[in-house]
Amino acid sequence: MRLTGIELRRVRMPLVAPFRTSFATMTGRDVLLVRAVTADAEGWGECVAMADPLYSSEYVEAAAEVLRRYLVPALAARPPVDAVGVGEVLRPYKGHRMAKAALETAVLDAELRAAGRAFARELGATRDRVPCGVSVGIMDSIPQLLDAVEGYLEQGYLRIKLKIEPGWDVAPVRAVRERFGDDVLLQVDANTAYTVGDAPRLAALDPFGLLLIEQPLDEEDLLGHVELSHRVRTPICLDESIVSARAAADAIRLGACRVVNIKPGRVGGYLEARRIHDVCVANGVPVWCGGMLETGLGRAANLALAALPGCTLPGDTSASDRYFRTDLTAPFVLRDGHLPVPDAPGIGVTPDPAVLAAVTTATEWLPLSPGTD
Ligand code: OSB
Ligand code: MG
Repeated sequence: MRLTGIELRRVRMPLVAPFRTSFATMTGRDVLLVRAVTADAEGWGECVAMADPLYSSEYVEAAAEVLRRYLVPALAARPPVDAVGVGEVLRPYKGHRMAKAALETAVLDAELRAAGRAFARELGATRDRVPCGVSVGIMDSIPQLLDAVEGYLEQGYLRIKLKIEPGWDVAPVRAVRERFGDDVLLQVDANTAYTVGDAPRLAALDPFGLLLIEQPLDEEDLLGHVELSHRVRTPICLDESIVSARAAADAIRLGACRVVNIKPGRVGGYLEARRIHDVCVANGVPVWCGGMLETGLGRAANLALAALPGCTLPGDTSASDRYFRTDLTAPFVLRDGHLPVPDAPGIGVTPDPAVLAAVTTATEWLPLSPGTD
């Protein structure tokens, strides 16, 4: 594999509705796309960093900067023989996992396309479609929330996740249970909004039979999650805290979580994501694929991960129309609550050129081999 260059492309994608979490309200996505060009093919990676460092320390401008200043030049200095070598070359640079993930994914996609091999199969996927859940933001009122949940259930989503924060937790959960019954698979996500002192409040969720509580406490507070697990019956799932396979192994060993949300961007790429999956399977810990409001490009690759055998819970891999009026790729459409796992070479999808052109706000070409443009 000979890399010709890397393109950094920024696209602006309005969301169909504002999405409110405990850390921000998002009305659109300012996405950084990485395109890896080789002599034989090109590949795409979507960087999941948000506009501001509120979900984690990464943000989109910093991701673009670390790519152009350090990560892409590192590939120029030590050209990797394949995508597995990318992580090796980038290892000296600390953190910036979302930026690294996008670069590794773009190179992996180019490599697999050139070889005519599908990403899902390479990764070890064992299913051709995956059950889907949907993440429902914090709303201004309970009736508004119930309308949103009703709409998603009518569309066929197989699991509902409610975003929560102090003051928006027990009441919305109770309202959804009362209206839609005990059979709905239901879980909540706090995005670190609570402290151990809130244990009684979180224990008040126990009667509602939730699948899990996702990331109630600070990302660094593993011991707090252990303590909380003794005071709350609902299983704790970690998202923000799980930044690597080592972090996953430590969290499981400590008893900080009983379920793991895997997001490839958060952990530095799909190869590390696969290792986390394997650590969890080895420990009997259920896994599911999270989301970061990706476009079709990121979604396609996430569906491959969601199709691994250890992903036994529905993920946040929702259909295109849950996020965007017009997706970058052919839309992913929910059928019987499932999305298909792409099986064409590489990640299996490409951006629509006209849509891509219409939403692009900036492009930057970083040549890797001398004399190319
Ligand atoms: O914590 O899972 C999260 C979206 C942006 C940032 C963090 C999170 C989320 C979601 C939505 O919950 C997941 C999705 O539908 O892509
Ligand atoms: Mg989460």
